[in-house]
Amino acid sequence: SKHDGVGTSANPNARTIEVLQQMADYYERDQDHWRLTAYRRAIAALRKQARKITTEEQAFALPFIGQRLASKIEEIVWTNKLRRLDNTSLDPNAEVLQLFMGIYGVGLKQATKWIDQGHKSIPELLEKAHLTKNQKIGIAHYEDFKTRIPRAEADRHDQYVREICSKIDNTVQFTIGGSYRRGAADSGDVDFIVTKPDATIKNLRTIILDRVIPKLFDKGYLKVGLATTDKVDGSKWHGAAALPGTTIWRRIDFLLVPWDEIGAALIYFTGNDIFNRSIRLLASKKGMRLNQRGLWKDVVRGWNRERITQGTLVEGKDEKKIFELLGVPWRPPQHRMC
Ligand code: DCP
Ligand code: MG
Ligand code: MN
Repeated sequence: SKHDGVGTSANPNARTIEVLQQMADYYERDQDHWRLTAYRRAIAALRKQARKITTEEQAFALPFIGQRLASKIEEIVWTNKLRRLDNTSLDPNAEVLQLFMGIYGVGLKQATKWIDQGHKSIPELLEKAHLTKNQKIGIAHYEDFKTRIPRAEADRHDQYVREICSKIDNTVQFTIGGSYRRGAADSGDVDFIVTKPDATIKNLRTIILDRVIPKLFDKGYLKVGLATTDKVDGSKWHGAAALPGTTIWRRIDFLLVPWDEIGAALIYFTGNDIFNRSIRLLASKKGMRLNQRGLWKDVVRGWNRERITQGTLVEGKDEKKIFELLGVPWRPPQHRMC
């Protein structure tokens, strides 16, 4: 799995760190910098411990760990113990939480809210909870979205989408990233990384969002759009599709990447997420910054390490060159699982 986290398993607090990391990931997605920083510091403090921290008191005695986080740590240790004794019966909510978080697009926050409202099953949600359109789709296709996509099917999506797009613009380039590019036998979704020689993000939006995607809907391949993120630094389109002659809905992502940023984007969208975290950390240790747009230098940081300037771009286009500039040997995608 993605969170097999080599480097933490020898640590007596490995399991606690893993759970805290999942929560940190959640806060990162939620752009809650305050909590994210608190969790990161707590993780760093725990990593340095030679003994297992099991009580609130022990945790509170460590640097950077406040009262609330300390009590969270004790809770993690205990729930884990309870779960090992008896998988579910002692903590019935844990199972429902898993169930709800298994709905596409539903995170810890939403799942917890439903549990607090007293819901315990999917039929109950359908009947009593106020659901968004996407949540209803996530439920209707719960099993579809859980089923892994075999590599050979991902190839067929690739061929299909290329074929349709080539009639609109035959210079657009597609690469499937994510677990597929890392060589996995099956994937959770199809991550299309889309670029075109010399194209800007605006060019790509015009071609893909305004023309290719509508065409893919017309053809009946795309079934639904689940989210579009339009940020200055890129565009993502998330949705679902089924190949002609098939019935299982697959999760599809289109990641639009300006030509000048394709190298950095390939690194980011190839992952895995743990690899991304470690290579970014490495960049920052070398006084640089790596994000999905490029490798940057002369990033000015304030007293709390927050960024004041984004710095100058060193490289964005060439994936291999980014590795070189970071002083790390090239790692083929198949070896980017940390
Ligand atoms: N990514 C990341 N951090 C996240 C989410 C994603 O760095 N929180 C990057 C690394 C991932 C890539 O984006 O490899 C694609 O994201 P997916 O969620 O599609 O993950 P994978 O393709 O790796 O796995 P799966 O087979 O489950 O789709
Ligand atoms: Mg993927
Ligand atoms: Mn994806």
